[in-house]
Amino acid sequence: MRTPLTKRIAILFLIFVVILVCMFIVHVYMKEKDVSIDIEDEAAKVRDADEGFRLITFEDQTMEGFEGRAGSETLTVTDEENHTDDGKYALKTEGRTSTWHGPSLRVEKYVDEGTEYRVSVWVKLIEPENSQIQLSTQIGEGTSANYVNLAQKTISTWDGWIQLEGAYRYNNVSSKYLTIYVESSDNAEASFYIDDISFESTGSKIEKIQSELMPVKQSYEDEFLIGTAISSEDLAGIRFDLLTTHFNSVTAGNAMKPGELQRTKGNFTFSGADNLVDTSLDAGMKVHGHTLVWHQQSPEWMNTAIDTDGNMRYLSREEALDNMRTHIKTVVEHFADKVISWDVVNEAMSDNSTNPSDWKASLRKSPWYYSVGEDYIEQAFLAAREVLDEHPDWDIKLYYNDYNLDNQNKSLAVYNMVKEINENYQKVYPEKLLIDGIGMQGHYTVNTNPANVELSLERFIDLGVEVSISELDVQAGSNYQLSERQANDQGYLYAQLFNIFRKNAEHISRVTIWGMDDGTSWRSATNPLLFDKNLKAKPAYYGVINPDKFIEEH
Ligand code: 9MR
Repeated sequence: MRTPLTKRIAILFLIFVVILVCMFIVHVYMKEKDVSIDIEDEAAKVRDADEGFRLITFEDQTMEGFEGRAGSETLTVTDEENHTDDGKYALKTEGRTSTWHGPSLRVEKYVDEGTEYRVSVWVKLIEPENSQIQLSTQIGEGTSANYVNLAQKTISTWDGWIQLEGAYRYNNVSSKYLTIYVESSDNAEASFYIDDISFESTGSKIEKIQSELMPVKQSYEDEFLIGTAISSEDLAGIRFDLLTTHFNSVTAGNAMKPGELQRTKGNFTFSGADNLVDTSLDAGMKVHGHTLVWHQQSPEWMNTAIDTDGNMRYLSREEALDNMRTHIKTVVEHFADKVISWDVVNEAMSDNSTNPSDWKASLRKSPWYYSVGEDYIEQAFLAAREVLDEHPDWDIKLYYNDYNLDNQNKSLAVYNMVKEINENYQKVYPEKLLIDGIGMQGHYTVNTNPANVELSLERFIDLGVEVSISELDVQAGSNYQLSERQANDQGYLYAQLFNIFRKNAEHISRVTIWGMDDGTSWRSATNPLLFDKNLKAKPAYYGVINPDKFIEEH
């Protein structure tokens, strides 16, 4: 039987209404879903801003903010290799020509001051067969920046993908320039892929330093200055609090080196160093100048040139001496008596002085040695002395600075060199010293024998020069780990060393510890300093402020 027409129309109408209602429900549901996706996106962005980011995978085939540190490296997103689950792409870096070259990412927009971040990157080496690869962070821009290694491994091409992972607490973000980057400290040309980079808050944040501690400088106020190495990172916030609480003198970790002050001939860049110096002076601290003549962090043009056929050659003695003298005169006059002393020459002695009585034969074969000759050290001191003689009102001491001087052969070679140079000078100026002081850097390990440090110290004092301990740190533990036992052993050596320094305080003008905390040290993997990465005093601090008590209790 057929349905009457009116009934059929009514059914169709009903179906139409049901469809409309369904469409409306779906529409409302989708709209709500959209909104919730938006809300989630917003929340993710907010979370990113506070807590870093989870992963960069290059799957969108862009470099996601990575760029070459030098700009001359070639960075390509490629599908030749991949580490991401279900992904296809990685970032390839090739065409490096210096150890510091590599892919770098700005991270300041993710950083909340005082918070610690865990950084991870996966790396696959392309060539050579083996290379050291490291993950680092740069804090600040320009000559007074700080560079800290967060993780390092020596890897092979057949290792496949390797993870580098470390952590850093950004206690001063005022520079607005923070990067993470991958480099190779032992191979200027190594090429590699990176993938799956993450940068996440560990949830640990600090807002102040321990205020109840005895300032280190106070423990030695009647004996010698207590210094530390600084970068621009140390000039604000809680790092500045730590600096001004415990130290009364500073050395620029990098900012006053030749490569920073005169990277290209005749173009002096003083602003970064000036800022360090002026801020330190305003805070009542003394400044030591480091360094005028060195074989590292020194621009190649100072003592070498490239021939027309593309070969490197050493400059003539006259050309190189002229560069050296101009640099010394300009820099010493620029800082004038804002500094109390200068490392005029740094690290001129080789590590293996088999015959220390022949100090000339023991010299490091550096570009200055080859271009000027074996009297380049004397020439550098003469140039600096000449500037000081023109300014008799300045009281600035001229230092020779070196490491491993607890090694008796090396210290004897340095002793013989300083003795001969000063004796030569006294033939003309009987009452005067050309070299006023010797800086014993003191990059030690827990196994350093303090008796050797004392022997060398006494030997230098016998020369009639003043001595400074100029770059003290004591490596302990490894891989950013330090057991209680190792921390106490380290404290014990610091205590023994400071007892020796105290005993000889009459001849020591300054003891400078090379950095404040393990987190920012050039040797952060081996925990060498007085404060840990949370700026908390370690046993090393207690060993320093009261050596006798520490030794008695341990
Ligand atoms: O502390 C400095 C570090 O940031 C640099 O990367 C390094 C590069 O050479 O130089 C460090 O300081 C050195 C100092 O100038 C001379 N003696 C050895 C120090 C540690 O390498």
